[in-house]
Amino acid sequence: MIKAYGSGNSGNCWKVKQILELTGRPHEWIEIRPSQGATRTPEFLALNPLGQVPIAVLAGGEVITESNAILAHFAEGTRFLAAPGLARTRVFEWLFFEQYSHEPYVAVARQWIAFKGLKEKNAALLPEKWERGHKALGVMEKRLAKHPYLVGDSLSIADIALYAYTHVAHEGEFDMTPYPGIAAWLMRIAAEPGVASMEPARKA
Ligand SMILES: N[C@@H](CCC(=O)N[C@@H](CS)C(=O)NCC(=O)O)C(=O)O
Repeated sequence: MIKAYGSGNSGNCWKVKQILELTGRPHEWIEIRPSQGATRTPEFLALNPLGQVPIAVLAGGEVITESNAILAHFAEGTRFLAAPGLARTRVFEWLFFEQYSHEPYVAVARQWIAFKGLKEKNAALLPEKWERGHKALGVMEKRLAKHPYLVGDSLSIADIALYAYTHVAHEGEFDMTPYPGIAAWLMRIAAEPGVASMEPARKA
């Protein structure tokens, strides 16, 4: 049985839960709270030396780290990831975009504001998070104003990866009114059979 370690209110972890559910893979979910030191124990560091969730442990004991690598692994051979070729490359473009140009701003602003209550401590750094986060949201809007999904005309792991933190961007005080295409896409993804919402952020 696959074991997935993650926090229910983390977008990166939500991605893993979603792909396991959407592809109908039996799994054991092990709730791990980094804020409680659970990713710093010797046992957890033996699984992921970076001390981060999510991770997936396959039935044979192999560990997969990095949420988007886990998405790609479990989406292989399913309708959520195109066969090798340009369509798959388009999916990977969005996965790398998510990790480098979106998550470090949209997710971190949320973490500081809604999760850990660190808004005051990070007041000087937040404007850059908002500016760069809006730049990423603008790139998404450009695509989603004209297309129903990020790649092709059906749900893929590109949508799952970017839905994770975009649907809670308001918790990081991002004003989403300039993004009607994103708003329609968020509703479209939420209405997909098997897509669940994430646990609310909690002050850790
Ligand atoms: N690039 C990683 C980021 C994972 C990540 O940032 N995990 C956070 C929770 S969302 C974490 O475990 N933080 C604890 C820490 O870094 O000590 C991924 O996509 O899986």
